[in-house]
Amino acid sequence: MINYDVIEAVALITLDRPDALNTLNLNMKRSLRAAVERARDDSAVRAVLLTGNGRAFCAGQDLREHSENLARGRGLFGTVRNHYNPIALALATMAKPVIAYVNGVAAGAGAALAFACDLRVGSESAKFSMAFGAIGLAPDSGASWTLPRLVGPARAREMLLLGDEISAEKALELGLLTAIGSLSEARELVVRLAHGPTEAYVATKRALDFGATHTLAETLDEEADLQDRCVATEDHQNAVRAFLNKEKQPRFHGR
Ligand code: T3D
Repeated sequence: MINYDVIEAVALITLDRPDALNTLNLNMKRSLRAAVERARDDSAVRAVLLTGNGRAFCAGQDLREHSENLARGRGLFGTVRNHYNPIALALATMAKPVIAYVNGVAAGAGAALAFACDLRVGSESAKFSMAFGAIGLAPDSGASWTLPRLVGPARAREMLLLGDEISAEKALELGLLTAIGSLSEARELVVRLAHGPTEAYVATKRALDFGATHTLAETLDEEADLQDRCVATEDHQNAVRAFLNKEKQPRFHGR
């Protein structure tokens, strides 16, 4: 249901339930959480690529399973708190870069998981559907937090209230997608990040997250602390030495 491979320091996590549009049933959610946490905790992994097998990235909650739960009186509350929230948080707070390759439709919580990643690359057939309202639900999996930060509050409101599908081209225009391309192009981008200055990326992500909720003065202090840590890295010191000696930039080792 979830495939997990590590190649060239990239953890490739693939939602693999193509006949069901990679919808998230209980097993999928448990395995996806385990895979994301494994990538997070593995120091050999320096970047993560999340994608789906088949024609969908992820159509969100498996509504067949959901309907069975509703019929049994096991409704809404547990699923979001116990399953979606930890996955969204693990993706959004991952210290290393996380890229979603949106290979097809991303709906509901499926779209929200893509929004929790650092960057999104889409196929020509990628589309985003904020499907929550159409079935009488509000956004979850962090969409009400991530989407306004990605496209601005007015666009996020429009997308979440109207629920109209956003095509790959429109998503590119809105900045939801970094590029439209193939899976191998997305992999090239992730490998580039996996071979980059990992500690500097950790600090960059930390600074962006910190700056989103703190004052300029506080953020300046935080940046100074983070820069001290970057200055101490072997990657920084080797890169400066190579630059000044007019040598080819050395490989970054992530330390
Ligand atoms: O506590 C909780 O669990 C709440 C948590 C909620 C989190 C959420 O994610 S809420 C949002 C859930 N997702 C949706 O509402 C999406 C529903 N699906 C669609 O809107 C469309 O199917 C898509 C836009 C995703 C794709 O459209 P299209 O035209 O490409 O395909 P289709 O023909 O609509 O669907 C193909 C099949 O997949 C179809 O089944 P069939 O007729 O071939 O047997 C369809 O029913 C099934 N399918 C699609 N999405 C889901 C699904 N089956 C179960 N759950 C789905 N989410």
